[in-house]
Amino acid sequence: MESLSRFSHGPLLDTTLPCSVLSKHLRSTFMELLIFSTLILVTSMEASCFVQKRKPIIHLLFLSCFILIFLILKHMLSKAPPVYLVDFSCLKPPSFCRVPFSSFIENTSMIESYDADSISFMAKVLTSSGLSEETCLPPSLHYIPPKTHQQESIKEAHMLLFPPMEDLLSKTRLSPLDIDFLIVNCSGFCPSPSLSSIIINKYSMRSDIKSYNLSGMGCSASLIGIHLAQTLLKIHKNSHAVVLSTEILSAGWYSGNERPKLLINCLFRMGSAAILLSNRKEANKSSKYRLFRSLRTQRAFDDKAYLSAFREEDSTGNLGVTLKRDLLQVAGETLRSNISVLGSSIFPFSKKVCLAVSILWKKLIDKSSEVYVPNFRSVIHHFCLPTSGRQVIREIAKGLKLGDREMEPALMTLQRFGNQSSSSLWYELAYLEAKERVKKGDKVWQLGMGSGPKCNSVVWECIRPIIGESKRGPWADCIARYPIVAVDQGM
Ligand SMILES: *[C@@H]1O[C@H](CO)[C@@H](O)[C@H](O)[C@H]1NC(C)=O
Ligand SMILES: *[C@@H]1O[C@H](CO)[C@@H](O)[C@H](O)[C@H]1NC(C)=O
Ligand SMILES: *[C@@H]1O[C@H](CO)[C@@H](O)[C@H](O)[C@H]1NC(C)=O
Ligand SMILES: *[C@@H]1O[C@H](CO)[C@@H](O)[C@H](O)[C@H]1NC(C)=O
Ligand SMILES: *[C@@H]1O[C@H](CO)[C@@H](O)[C@H](O)[C@H]1NC(C)=O
Ligand SMILES: CC(=O)N[C@H]1CO[C@H](CO)[C@@H](O)[C@@H]1O
Repeated sequence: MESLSRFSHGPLLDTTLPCSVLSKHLRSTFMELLIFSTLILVTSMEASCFVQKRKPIIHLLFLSCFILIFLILKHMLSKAPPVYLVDFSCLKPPSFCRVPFSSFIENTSMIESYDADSISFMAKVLTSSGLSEETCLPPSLHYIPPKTHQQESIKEAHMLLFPPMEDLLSKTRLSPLDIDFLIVNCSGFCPSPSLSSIIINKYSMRSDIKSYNLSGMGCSASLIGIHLAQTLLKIHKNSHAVVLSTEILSAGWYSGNERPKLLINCLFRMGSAAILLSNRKEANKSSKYRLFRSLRTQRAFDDKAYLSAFREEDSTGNLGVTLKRDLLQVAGETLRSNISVLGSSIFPFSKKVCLAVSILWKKLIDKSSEVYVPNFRSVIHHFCLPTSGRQVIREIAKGLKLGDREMEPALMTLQRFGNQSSSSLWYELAYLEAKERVKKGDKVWQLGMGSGPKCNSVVWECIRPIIGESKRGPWADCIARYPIVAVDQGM
């Protein structure tokens, strides 16, 4: 476990980042500046010509210049129609699926495939992980030994995907026939017919619905789904897209004795979320959020990173996901480099200029100088961090210079629901809403990190007051108890 807390964090901004990547994001800012200054120049020259009473042909020349620049400017500043997050629903796992520690340990010690060392290892991970005794595992994993057949996994998929989907449809008064795109996100389970076909079959959706099933993409998947939906909505006007995000745990259960693979059994818990995105005009009245920015980055080109979380057979042929010691260091590197890119795209103009100047300064003049780090808290009001363990959340928050309040949604989600893979970030957003912290105009940053490794960010801007969420949603019966300050011990 100590390996998990060795999360390296250096300077927040990775200045070794290829200049091209950063400059791409800063270039548009400078283009805007350039065009504005040309515009001012042309206007003032025209004014001076007017004062000096030059020939009309010169006026005409200036006027056409003026119109041309105005058109370029208008074209550059016109953006694609906004994408709205109308609403989302998270599954409230049924209480009969609860996993008290004692029962988990007792049941696993009755499974023949585990030796005594593995049992005590799992017991240790469980008690130090930051999970409470209220987290849930699907029914198939309550059997001794757990049932991990295809049939069970499909039953689990029904149990996970239908309730949030139904809740979403009733909340938004949407008919299944109105959905134009369906994206189902689940990393570990890939049945045929696909999960998206299961949904289409259940709700008898349209024959021309475009469906996508993403799999094997790890914990940051639901943000990949959002990004895919955003790309689709850019092209197709007047459409609704639904993203379903979950993890089927019975497909990922490990029954061997290799420790790096046993972690998965202890940390991952039930959860699923359904999200409705839209670019219809009327959506701007009813929606909760507008998509402000999304950013995806990858490190799979790097061998060490690529191998840091890997699904493979162990020496005795049991399939499981190995979480390597490098995982956290890799996550740190991925995060840092990508945050400088995100930073360069979300900060206001003045901060961007400071950032660019300080990076250039470091590159060209004084190599030892510190890079100016804008404070994320000045532009983003709420943070949904990855729920990968108590210590990791702390380290990520430290790297981003965030405080206890910013870590709270991640810590409390981990405590109440466990690591739910890609859907965790939606439980965190639901937590913020249940606490009525998100106000109109606030920006929320969802940061997903997962195997691959990938680091995906989505920034939402709240566009209407959100009230009454404490009475529905996954936190309905327990929000008053939170935040709980847990006794701190290890990860
Ligand atoms: C342990 O096994 C019993 C009997 O099968 C079952 O009722 C219970 O839900 C199991 N608990 C866990 C946490 O798996
Ligand atoms: C689906 O889920 C997997 C794993 O949870 C994730 O890696 C993938 O990115 C997700 N895809 C989408 C579209 O959300
Ligand atoms: C919704 O869009 C209309 C037309 O584009 C605009 O006038 C209105 O202000 C928008 N409403 C909100 C709440 O953004
Ligand atoms: C994200 O981080 C990786 C690792 O440093 C980097 O190579 C990649 O270019 C970054 N992504 C973007 C969009 O800059
Ligand atoms: C779940 O745990 C794994 C392993 O610690 C981690 O890589 C992943 O980011 C976590 N998932 C989420 C959604 O935080
Ligand atoms: C609707 C859809 O995209 N289905 C695909 C999901 O993935 C499976 C295999 O992974 C494909 O066979 C399906 O066509």
